[in-house]
Amino acid sequence: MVPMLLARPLPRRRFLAGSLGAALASRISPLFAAETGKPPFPPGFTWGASTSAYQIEGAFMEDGRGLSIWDSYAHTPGKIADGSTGDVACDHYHRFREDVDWIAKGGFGAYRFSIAWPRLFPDGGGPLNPKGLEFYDRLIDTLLAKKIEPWICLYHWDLPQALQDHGGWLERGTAHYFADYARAAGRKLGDRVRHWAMFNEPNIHAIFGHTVDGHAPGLTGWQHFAPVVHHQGLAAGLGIQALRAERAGLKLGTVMSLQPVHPCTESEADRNAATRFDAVWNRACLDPLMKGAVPDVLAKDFAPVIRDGDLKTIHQPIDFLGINYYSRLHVRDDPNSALLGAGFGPITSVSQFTAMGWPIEPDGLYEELMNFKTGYGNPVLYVTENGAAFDDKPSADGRIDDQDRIAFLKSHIDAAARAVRDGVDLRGYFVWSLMDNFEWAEGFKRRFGLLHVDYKTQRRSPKASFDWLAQQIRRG
Ligand code: GCO
Repeated sequence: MVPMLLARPLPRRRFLAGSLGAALASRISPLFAAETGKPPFPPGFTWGASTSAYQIEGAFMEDGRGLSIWDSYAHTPGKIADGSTGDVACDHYHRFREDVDWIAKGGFGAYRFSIAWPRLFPDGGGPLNPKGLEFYDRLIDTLLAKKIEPWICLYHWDLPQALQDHGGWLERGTAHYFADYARAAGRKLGDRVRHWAMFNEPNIHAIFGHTVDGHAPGLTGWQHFAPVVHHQGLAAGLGIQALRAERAGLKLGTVMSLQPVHPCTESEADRNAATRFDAVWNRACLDPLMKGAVPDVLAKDFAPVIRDGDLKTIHQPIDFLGINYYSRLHVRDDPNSALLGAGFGPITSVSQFTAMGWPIEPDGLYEELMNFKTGYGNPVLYVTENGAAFDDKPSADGRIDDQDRIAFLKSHIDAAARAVRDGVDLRGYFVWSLMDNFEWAEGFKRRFGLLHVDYKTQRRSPKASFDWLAQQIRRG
């Protein structure tokens, strides 16, 4: 979700793995609705695990892969907290068979991963790199052989550097390069992959990559926000059109990081700031897609980049929307913030935090999901990411007994179940993440995985949360 910028100003009160975690876990009940005794999720509900290319693949110069903006950013001194890069990451490029075995052991029915655009098109456009494609061919076939449904995300922030050199998402032409890439990927892989997400969190990419620094490509300035949001939206619309024309029967959508925004205090200034921040964070990307309109407060900023017909292209019918949820956002009036004078403020209403410094607020997931029922016509939703980083400490026998993560997952899955019971059309839940990986500007310091990764040996070992979730999935 959010990089250091959010983590930084927050007090790092840790949710203790030991006593507090254990106390909470002892209160964990199985995932069955106490009142009815029936499983809370409908039959066919998808249980999945999520990852993304740059965070796990490594092999950054192998088989003709081009460089991406994240290669450039991570190699820039001072950008990544522990000085690391994704050059090797989890070495998934070479170890994907073992990783698929783990997905199967966890009982997941689906695996959401992203394609590295620069593996398929090292220069962004031009000829397709067959070696890059072969990797995804092998991965998909390995998943299907284990009866795991592959879910592709086409863009998880790793723009080919060659396109960045021509202006990246500030340029309208990048949207057309994206559509060509989507079409080619659909042509080659659409015979085996049904679910396609165009983008991962275009809002976070626009804010932290282009408006306030924290992510690649490291641009700053409010003037970048509207073009980057708009061109990504346009790209998603054109990508959906291209894939629909390429092959019938695909399930097409996109993924956003959506977080309810609450004011830090009840003052009018903070309440207004929260409304503005909601427009920037959530609605700038969401409303053009779902409603064909830009939020009023942003209309002036977007006007110069919107051409006739664009909003219609962006407002494509979609088959699903993916929601990544980590916490609510607590916002105050802050004249120094580049984001319409609204910024993160002190959190007084929550007492438990993850190792990222993010407040633990399962109710916020319920609130977000219900928001779609009341405000967006109850579309088909999937939670495409939810999870937490904690300071995992192995016990004497080497096991990681991450009761804090189990409590986190349990409370959020319960919140999702509540939303389903209250009529939200939620069809699946994907945990972030299958394994510990490169957490963007935080490097390898933050561990979100259900599998622990020893980066020296690349050994994967299941944490207690892996076994717990596997058991819940098996129970149906
Ligand atoms: C994001 C991304 C993931 C993150 C995860 C934890 O939301 O930033 O989709 O790549 O790793 O959210 O921050």
